[in-house]
Amino acid sequence: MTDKTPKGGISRRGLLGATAGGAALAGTYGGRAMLAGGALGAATAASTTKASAAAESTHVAPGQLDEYYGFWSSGQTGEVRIIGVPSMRELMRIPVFNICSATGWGITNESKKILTEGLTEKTKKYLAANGLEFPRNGDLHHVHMSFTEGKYDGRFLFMNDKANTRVARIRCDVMKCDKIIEIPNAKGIHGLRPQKWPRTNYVFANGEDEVPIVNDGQILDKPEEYTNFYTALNADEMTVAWQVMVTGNLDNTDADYEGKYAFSTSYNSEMGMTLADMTESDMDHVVVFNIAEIEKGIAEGDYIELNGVKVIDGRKGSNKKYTRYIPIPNNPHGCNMAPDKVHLCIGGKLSPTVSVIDVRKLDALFEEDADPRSAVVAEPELGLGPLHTCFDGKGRAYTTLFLDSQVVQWDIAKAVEAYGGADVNPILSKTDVHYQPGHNSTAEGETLDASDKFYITMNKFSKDRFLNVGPLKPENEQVFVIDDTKLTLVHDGPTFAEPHDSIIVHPSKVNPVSVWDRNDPMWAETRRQAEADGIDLDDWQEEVIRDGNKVRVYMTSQAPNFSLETFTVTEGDEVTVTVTNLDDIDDLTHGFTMGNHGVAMELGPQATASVTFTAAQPGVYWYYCQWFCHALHMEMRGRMFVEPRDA
Ligand code: CUK
Ligand code: CUA
Ligand code: CA
Repeated sequence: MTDKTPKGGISRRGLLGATAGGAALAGTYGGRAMLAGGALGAATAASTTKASAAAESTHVAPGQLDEYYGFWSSGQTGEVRIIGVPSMRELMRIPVFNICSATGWGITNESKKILTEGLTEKTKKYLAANGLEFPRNGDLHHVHMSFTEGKYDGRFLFMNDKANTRVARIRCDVMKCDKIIEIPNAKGIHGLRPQKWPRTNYVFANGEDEVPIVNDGQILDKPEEYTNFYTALNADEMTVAWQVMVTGNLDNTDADYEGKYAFSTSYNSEMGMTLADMTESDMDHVVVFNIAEIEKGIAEGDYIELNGVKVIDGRKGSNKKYTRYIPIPNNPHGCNMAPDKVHLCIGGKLSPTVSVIDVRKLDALFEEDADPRSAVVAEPELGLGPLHTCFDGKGRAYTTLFLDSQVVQWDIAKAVEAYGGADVNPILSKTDVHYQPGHNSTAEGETLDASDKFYITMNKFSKDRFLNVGPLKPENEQVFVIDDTKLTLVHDGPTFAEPHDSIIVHPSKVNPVSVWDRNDPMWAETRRQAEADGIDLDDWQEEVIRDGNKVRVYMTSQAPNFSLETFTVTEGDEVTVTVTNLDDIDDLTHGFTMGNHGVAMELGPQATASVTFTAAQPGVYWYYCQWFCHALHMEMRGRMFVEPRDA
């Protein structure tokens, strides 16, 4: 195949939805016949015996630990979930962009600091005008762990918020969010990936929505003056390192195994504002970012400063040192770097193809007059609606077919051979999933330790797979055991809205503590206030500090007691309650809930947390421990007396 236009005579007709737009997505498409006939449905019906043997091999008996951690996004729920793999037992939820009633995330002073300190001034002003401190929702699609030399290093998890243009970080030592930053200039942070090599110095984040370069209301309905922003964050500091302006919107992103390039898919190279406009062209593109050149450009001053961020111009027609645009059919979506360090796989979505880019050919792509498709080395036709691809470290790729409700397993090397003209079929198997898969995962499949143990597909619809729970149905995540080209379904896992992406991490790479360090930086500010109040957080029991109409109440918890059984404030006082949990054994979490004040917080072993509220109404109020901690947990309570102000 010498023709470097899309392979296989993919016509407008073959490009699903190219003319009909969204309508084609909803209906069935007559083009199924174009799928590689022999492989279709090959692995759909594993025998019952086979299935039960596979299920046996992945069964995690009560009391047994899972083989892997799974870190799950939750979309519009805004949290991260920890799932045991392969049992799919939900182990924990980590609130990030949401508000959590159990842990007090969004209620405690410590969490509010994290939720507010990284917001832009513009957003803070907007929120204040609306009586809010931080955005109430989030849309968390992508969660990825920090890397060292192409492998997970167990330090951090990073995640996006598409709804409010934020990026957050979770500390893996305590599995709590410690930083959230709103990204200036960009809108709708969607795709997110950490740099893989030499380590995660940068976190790359895609702005999905186009906006005027200066978005201050002077330019409105003039899409020709819109741009898009690609952001590199400094992962250690959680600050914006730089941004690149690009042509076309940005969907998913990934990085190579050399630290040289990062990539983003764009489904809207047209810069269209309507569905018809966004699906007009047969070809969109992948943007390739040349990291060293961008860093050089920044160092040499070739940038504009926008809202405190150094922004490089990488738009089409600008200086071609920084970016290149590889034409890809059609409204592409997934962007996945194979652990062979060579092949980048781009899901065609409206095209039945996955475009494979050889990253060794990217240096040449950056030369003058290079053919923009010269790095494309395969474009196998796999089925309808290819979205995301994962890898098993054995040269095989697994691509979700949204419209076909299947996963297609294929051989990357064979796809390259076929593109070169060889008569080989790269498709190894196709397996039904239930239904409409988005992302998929293999264990550590986005790292150099990719494994072929499990295959997990994250399906957008469960339809009839579970008891009916009303109009809102759960999604369905399925676990398959991979045995060469046979994928055997061993588990259906319903989930609440709406995990997009997941990663699977071996426990040897992540080691959370069981007890907090009394000096953890999470409550450094609270500690400073305590010190100013003459209280040593390492050695105290209880104290009530009156400071005008501010009252600071310090107490400790030790099962089954709070050190203060009562305290008294005056109507209208601003009350801050700080609690340190003195218990220092595993799994002895207390809580502090102040009745009728909308106040609750979690107190892990040795943790300190604080919460501030107004005691508005005179009366007797009970506070209690909401975490069942002891046989006398119900008795772990106390009273707040609120005296009338005039009394
Ligand atoms: S996107 Cu959700 S299925 Cu936000 Cu990673 Cu593809
Ligand atoms: Cu302490 Cu319940
Ligand atoms: Ca398009």
